[in-house]
Amino acid sequence: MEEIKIGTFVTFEGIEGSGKGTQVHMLYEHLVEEGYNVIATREPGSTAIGDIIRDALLNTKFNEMTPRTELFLFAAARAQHVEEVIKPALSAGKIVLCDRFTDSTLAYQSYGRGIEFQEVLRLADMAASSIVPDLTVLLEISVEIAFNRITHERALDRIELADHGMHNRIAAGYLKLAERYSERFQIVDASKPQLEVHKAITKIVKDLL
Ligand code: T5A
Repeated sequence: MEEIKIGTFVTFEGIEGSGKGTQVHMLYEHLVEEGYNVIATREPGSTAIGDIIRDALLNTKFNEMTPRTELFLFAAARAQHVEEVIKPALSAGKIVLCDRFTDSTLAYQSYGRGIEFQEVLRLADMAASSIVPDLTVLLEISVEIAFNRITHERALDRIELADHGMHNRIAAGYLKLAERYSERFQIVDASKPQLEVHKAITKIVKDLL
């Protein structure tokens, strides 16, 4: 019998360097302090199998990886993550904060890489076992500001090294997703200082809870 989802599923989306990891961590700490039963997780990865797939996906050695191979690897990592981490946590009534989910696949592999939207949607839905977030926080920021943040601190991975045009298509794609799924998307200005962004996100999440 299919498990019943009773927790709250909140996903965080945006381009690289938009501050998702930082904000998930700040929100997690805040909610734990307030006594909520919460977990923080991220994609791709967060399982033993997913971490191996993550290494293959981000490795700059694999320049020959085709868009479809990339799509299937992200889907495989998600299928494992959903079964091993997300479903059990939701079934236990927890709040799940997830750094990237299905919308990343739509933004990167469809709007970014150019694979047909309905095809990506079908596969992404299958990988997610049809689980849909209750809330998706989109951290909106320009490609220039975001990449300025990350290029100063580390080497770029295989996907980040894609051309500027692709990153602009992904950023624009996210806005289209926010319009298409307006019932669950909330857009936050991620160019503001960390604490300001945190306060805006906390308000949105508290309203939901
Ligand atoms: N991908 C992923 C797909 O193509 N399809 C998919 O289906 C999925 C799931 C994942 C890659 O895979 C792609 C997308 C990615 O290219 P990753 O390493 O997990 O790779 O990449 P990101 O999720 O993008 O992680 P990043 O660390 O690059 O970005 P974050 O988490 O958005 O940013 P964060 O919090 O690490 O912050 C970056 C820097 O900015 C600073 C931080 O201190 C840090 O130094 N910062 C701020 N500076 C100023 N003001 C603020 N408000 C700041 N907030 C953070």
